[in-house]
Amino acid sequence: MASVKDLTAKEQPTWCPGCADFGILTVLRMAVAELGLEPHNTLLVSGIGCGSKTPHFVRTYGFEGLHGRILPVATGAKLVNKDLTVIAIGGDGDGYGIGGNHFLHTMRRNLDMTYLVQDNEVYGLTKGQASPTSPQGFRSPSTPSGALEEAVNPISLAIIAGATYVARGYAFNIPHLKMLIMNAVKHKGFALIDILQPCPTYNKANTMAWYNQRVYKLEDSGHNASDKAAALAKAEEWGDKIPIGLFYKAEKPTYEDGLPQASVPPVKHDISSIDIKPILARMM
Ligand SMILES: Cc1ncc(C[n+]2csc(CCOP(=O)(O)OP(=O)(O)O)c2C)c(N)n1
Ligand code: SF4
Repeated sequence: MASVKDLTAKEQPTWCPGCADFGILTVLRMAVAELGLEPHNTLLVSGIGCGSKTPHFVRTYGFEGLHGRILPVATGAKLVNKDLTVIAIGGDGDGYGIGGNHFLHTMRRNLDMTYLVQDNEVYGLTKGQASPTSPQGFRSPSTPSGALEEAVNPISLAIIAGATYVARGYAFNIPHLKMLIMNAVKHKGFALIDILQPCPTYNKANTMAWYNQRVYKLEDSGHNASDKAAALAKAEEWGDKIPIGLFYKAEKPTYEDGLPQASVPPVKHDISSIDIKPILARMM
């Protein structure tokens, strides 16, 4: 079993001092270690952004793809090897903006994977433009007079689109976030954790102090995560009080289990009798 130390890569992050990505990275390593996941059977998939650098710093398999294309890559990996633990990770711009279409369709398929969104409500890597979760009125280089549109609500979107584990974490509540990640990985189906993540450099509104005054745990409020209507009602709560925890959970068949090749995933097919030389020759 890999320890947190075993999972710590030599390469060090270059995130800004105080960036909550450090906390999420630490929690992710702790969750992978405590779950006893084998590094060679675990894949982290990311896109482009500050948070998307995370797979560089965890010694499992990792794939940093194109901006917004985290979920198609994660889907492909899961379909060829359904025994792989697939954890997708990236920013709110990556997942809910340019990757928004993939977000919807991956959730309705209910693939068995975990998607962690480092939601800092801003485009960090490209220097602070408004993102899909920036609040209406958010002033940024791309919205100097304030964002005109309403913010995306990833929690209600995920519940409606068919995700079967929908949660919100907070980067500075490490034990709680670790518990959410561990339960998400153990859940059989598509799990989204939207992680509230201050960006001290470009988001001066949603700071650690701002969140600390507002976040409370859903599990302390008697919320029933199997009640979809109650989950949708809780998803609307945002302001003086912000719920974190598990909003919704359901059991449904996964996409990969319905495929004809479900019993033997493609990566485990015996191809030793196939002569691949003519195929390669055609490609040369
Ligand atoms: C197709 C494409 N469009 C735009 C970009 C430029 N770009 C890189 S990261 C990024 C936004 C990152 O924001 P987010 O996903 O929220 O992550 P963060 O940096 O805040 O962690 C953008 C617009 C790109 N790399 N590729
Ligand atoms: S710009 Fe924001 S999200 Fe990016 S490293 Fe700096 S603090 Fe973190």
